[in-house]
Formats: sequence, structure tokens, C-alpha cells
Amino acid sequence: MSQEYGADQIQILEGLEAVRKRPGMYIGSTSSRGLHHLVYEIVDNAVDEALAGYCGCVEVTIHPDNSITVTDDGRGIPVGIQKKAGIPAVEVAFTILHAGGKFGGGGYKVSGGLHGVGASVVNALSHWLEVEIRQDGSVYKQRYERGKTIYPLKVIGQCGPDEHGTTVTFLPDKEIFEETVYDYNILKVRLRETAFLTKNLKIVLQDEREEKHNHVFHYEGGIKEFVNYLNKGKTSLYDHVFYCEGTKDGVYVEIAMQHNDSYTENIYSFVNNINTPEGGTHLAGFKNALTTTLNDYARKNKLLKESEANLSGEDIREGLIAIISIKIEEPQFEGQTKQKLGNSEARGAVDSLLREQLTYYLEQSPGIAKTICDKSILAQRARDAARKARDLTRRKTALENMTLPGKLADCSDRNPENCEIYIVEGDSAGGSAKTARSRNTQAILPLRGKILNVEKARLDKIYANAEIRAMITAFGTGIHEDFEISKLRYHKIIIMTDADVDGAHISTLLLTFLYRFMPELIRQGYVYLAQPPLYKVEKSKRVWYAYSDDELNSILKEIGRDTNNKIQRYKGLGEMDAEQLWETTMDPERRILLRVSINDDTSSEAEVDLTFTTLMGDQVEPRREFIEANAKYVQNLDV
Ligand code: 1YM
Repeated sequence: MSQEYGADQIQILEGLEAVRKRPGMYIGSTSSRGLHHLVYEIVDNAVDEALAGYCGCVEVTIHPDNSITVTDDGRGIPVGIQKKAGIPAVEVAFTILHAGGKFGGGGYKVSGGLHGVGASVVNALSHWLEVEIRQDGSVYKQRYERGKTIYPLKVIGQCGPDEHGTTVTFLPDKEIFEETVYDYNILKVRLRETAFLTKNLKIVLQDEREEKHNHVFHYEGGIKEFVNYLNKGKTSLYDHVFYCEGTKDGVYVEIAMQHNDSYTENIYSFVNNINTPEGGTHLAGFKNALTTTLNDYARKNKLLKESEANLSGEDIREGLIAIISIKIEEPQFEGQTKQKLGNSEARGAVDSLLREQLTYYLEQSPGIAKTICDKSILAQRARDAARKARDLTRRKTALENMTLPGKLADCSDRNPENCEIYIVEGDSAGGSAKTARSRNTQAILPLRGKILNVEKARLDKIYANAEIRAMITAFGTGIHEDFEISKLRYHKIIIMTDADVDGAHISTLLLTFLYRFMPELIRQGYVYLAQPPLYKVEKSKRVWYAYSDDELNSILKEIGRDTNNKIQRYKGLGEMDAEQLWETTMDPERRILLRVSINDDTSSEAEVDLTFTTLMGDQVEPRREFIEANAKYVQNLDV
């Protein structure tokens, strides 16, 4: 190392040493999540440069050794000596730990990252990091290893006079991270979202490890196109996506929304490009303005009679897809996970902008306004009917002291931790399962035929559905606001369907129901898919089961392909007798279960939702691919 270290630099090193000692404090974790977070930190600096109006393109490349290059065409990080530190500004940015965000005033220098701590944290947690800056005809470069400067910033060549930008390449440190292999899909989902949220910014993602991995995200319409993307596979109620933007009280607000014919509400809110799954003041402002404006419009235009009650927010938001994205200088996050926006000025800004613009919009588009009001009024009626139906079930359950559904063959053990419930497709398979089961701990609930698609039905119909009611009572937890996980009667809910397209469809319907009505069951890992075998191979009285074509081939290779093997392809659970069903699919010692999980690392909130709605939409093909496509959600649990 060529540099002498003065007091200042020693302090610098201590700063980054603190990051290496307690990385979790700065990037949340050292798991895969933290690993990917490094990329976001660097990308966010480029996005800031785009928001400031100087950068139009960001490229992210994953190299074969899992080092990452991020390059932008912005102004280039300043190379001049920073007076206070006595070193180039770029070196300050990479080697001095900043409490929150970047230094220097102006703009929204708060985008990105868990804590917006930026470049120096990435540097501290990288085995090595190199930064290259193109500025005023010269190319500058500096290298660091584990946060330490290797050589002073130097000019390594010339570039065109108009060329400018920053390139950062880093290799995450194996001493720090438990996982050092980048997942293309995780970066893809996040960068796509970033591109939607940053109108006009082009983001290119490349993976040198795999030829097919290559994406360009560039959305001139920004969040308006985000709404279109989320509406994929759904039927919109009107063509136009509502969009408005503006700055109030120092808060920049952008809103895009559109209704579709479904019954779910999907609202995603962001603060400085960071998703706020728990909402906060910006979301509250949005909901308030939407409800008030639509009721005012409906009253004024006599779409609601004087005698009728106001439309509730829920009624108006039925089938709504909306993106609320705000930029604010000093966001305050509250709540347990620090994901809920607390700034009160954000509420006012969103509320007043939306009121103003939506009132105008509804007046200009009476056709759309009427469509929204009509849909909301229908929702209101259905909700009333559902409430009555639900009150009835509640009263009933209170009176009858929770009568379990008649079709349920319950287990005798009363400790939920020991208990499992198999949800079985069809009465005949249900019959075999009842015979096969271990009565102590395994309960069987047979379902007849296809269950209701909850994506396509209103609440009143859902509550009235016998199969759904049977599941709700069997689980014991209740749903929606009544949901109590502590009342869950089984710690394994196992979906067992045929290993064919119809079976996959039924699994999907069941998972959709669980995801929409009892998401905690999935989040806490109580939901599983049973894996019945596809083939049975018999040879001289010995039996093998194969759960995939690959497995079948390797069995045949081992025992020899022979006309005397009787290979049986199972078309359904019904073809197995009780003993076979037990051996292959239900015996805890031998079965294969897949635990269903929502991988929050891989999937943004919006993506998980899209998965369900696309699958439950009208296309058949994506549904067929459900199980494979969800390899990401589904992990092998026990064999
Ligand atoms: C591939 C990562 O970091 N781009 C980037 C960073 C900066 C600037 C431009 C920049 C900012 C400002 C002025 C300013 C940063 N500069 C600094 C600091 N891409 C990437 N592009 N000029 C250039 O904020 O005023 C930190 S980041 F602090 F040194 F100015």
C-alpha cells in the first residue's frame, strides 16, 4: 500500500471495520438477501443520478465469478479533492461511512437501500471493489480491498470529451456472506420494479453465466405501465389507466390506477422507490381521497340515491390495481419492521393531489366514472349479503360449538403440533386415504370436484361454498379479521391431488384460496403439497415407485429395461389402493412433501400476486406449468 495513513484515514478504516463486524446492522443480513442488497445499493446511486436528470441508462452484469458490474451514463462521481477529508470525493464516497444517505444537499438523496448507507458499505463488504469514472475526457480508476484503498485515484486513459459516467465492479466477500451466488431472478424482479418506478430510465441486466439471461427494462410510461403489467391476464373494466403526478408540500406524488373485473384489491405503495408493504400516511391519504371523491361524484350525479348509504372504501377498491409512488426528502419509517411511512405531510400531499385530479378526471370521463360507481355499488350489495352470511355462520358456530364438517375424518390426537390434515381430491381417493391413514395424527378431508375459484367470485358466494366452509371449520382458525393462527388445529395442511393437469389445477385453486384468505398459513409454513408417484415398476415381485420421468429412467437403467417389468403409469390417486397410497404418499417415514412458501427475497409483493392471478386467469397453459414454475416457491422438505 503506497499511502501513509493519517489520523483521518485511521478513523475511516475503523468506520468500515464496524460494517464488517456487524454487517447485519447495515444491510439487514448476510444471507442471499444481503448479498443482493449490495447490488441495489450501487444501482440506487445510479438511479439517484437518473432522478437528478443526468443518467438515462444503467447496466448490471453478473460475471461468471459472481462479481457484479454496475455502469451508468451519469455525470460520474466527482473526482476533485474534498477539502475536509483531503482526498477525492469518490474516495470519500467509498471509504467513509455516512450515517444516512449521501452527503451534499438538494434532490432526493434517499432512494434505495435498507438504510441508504450506500457505496461505502458495499465497499466494506466486498473482497475487492473497483470504481471507474469517465469525466472531462479522462478515465479515472481506484481499487479497494475489503474497504481499504489500494492505490490513489489515477487516470488510466482517455475518453471522448462528451463521454461520462460511473462503473463499479465488486466481488462480495466470502468471509462475510453465507451465500455468494447471485440469483438472476431476484435481480430481475427488483430491477424491473425499479425501472417501472423511474420513468424513462433504461435498465439492462445481463448474466454472463447463462446466455438466456438477458433483460432490458425501459418504461416510458413508468408506473402507468406498471399497472398494465400487473393487469396482465385480467380483464380491465375500462381501457384508460388513470395517472397523475405533482408536488405538494415538498412531496412529489405519482399515482396510477385502473379497475379490473376481479374482486381483489392490489395497491402497492413506494417511498423513494422502496416498497412499503405496510403502507403508512401516503396510503392513508390515497384511500381517503379515493373514497371521498367517488362518493361525492356518485351523489352529485345521482348514481347513489339519497336513501342509500355511502360507498365504503373497500367497495370502491374492489378489483383496483394502484401504484402510489412518492419521493420525499426525509422519510420517517415506523412500526415494528420500519416499513410504514410516518410523515404526516405525505398524507396531505397525496390526498389533495388525488382529490383534485380525480375529480377532474371523473368529470371528463363520465363513462368510466359510471363504470366504477356501478361496480362499487354491486360490491356494496355483495358485501352486505356476505356479512349476513358470515354472521349466520358465526352465530351457528357459536350455537353448535364448532361442528366439524361431516366429511372430515378427524384424527384423535388433540395437539395441533402432531396433527396433519390431508385435503384430498375426490371421494374415492378420500376413501383410500381414510383407510390408509394413521388415525392418531392424520385427518382426511375429501373435496368433491373442483373447488370454487376465489379469484372469480364475490365474498357472498365464497362463504356459501360447501367445500370452502368445510375447510374453514376444519382448520379452526376463521378467516379475515377473525383469523387466529393459534386456533389452527393441524400444523400440517397437506394438499393431495392427482399428479396430472387437473390435479395441478385443483392444487392451484386451493393455494389461491389459502393465499387470499389465510395467507399466514403459507407464510408460517403450515401448507404442503403431497407428491404421489407417477409410476410403479414391478420386477420379480419387487416394487419401485418413480416420482418423475428421470427417476423412472434411472430405475429402469438399474434393473434393466425388460418386457417383464410391468410399468404402471398412475393416472390418479384413485388407482392406488390404501396400502400403496400409504407407502408412497402418506407415510411420514417415506413420503415426499413439498412445503409451500412465499419467498419474499425472490418475489416482490406485486410478483406473488401476479403469479396467482395469472394462474387463475383464463389461460390454460400457464396453469399447467404451475408446479414447475413454482419450483422457486416450493422447497423440498423431507424425503
Ligand atoms: C454505478 C454507480 O454511483 N453514479 C453516480 C454517483 C454520484 C454521482 C453521479 C454524482 C452526484 C453528485 C454530483 C451529487 C455520486 N456522487 C457522490 C458524491 N453509479 C453511481 N453518478 N456529481 C455526481 O450528488 O451532487 C456520491 S454518489 F458524494 F461524491 F458526490
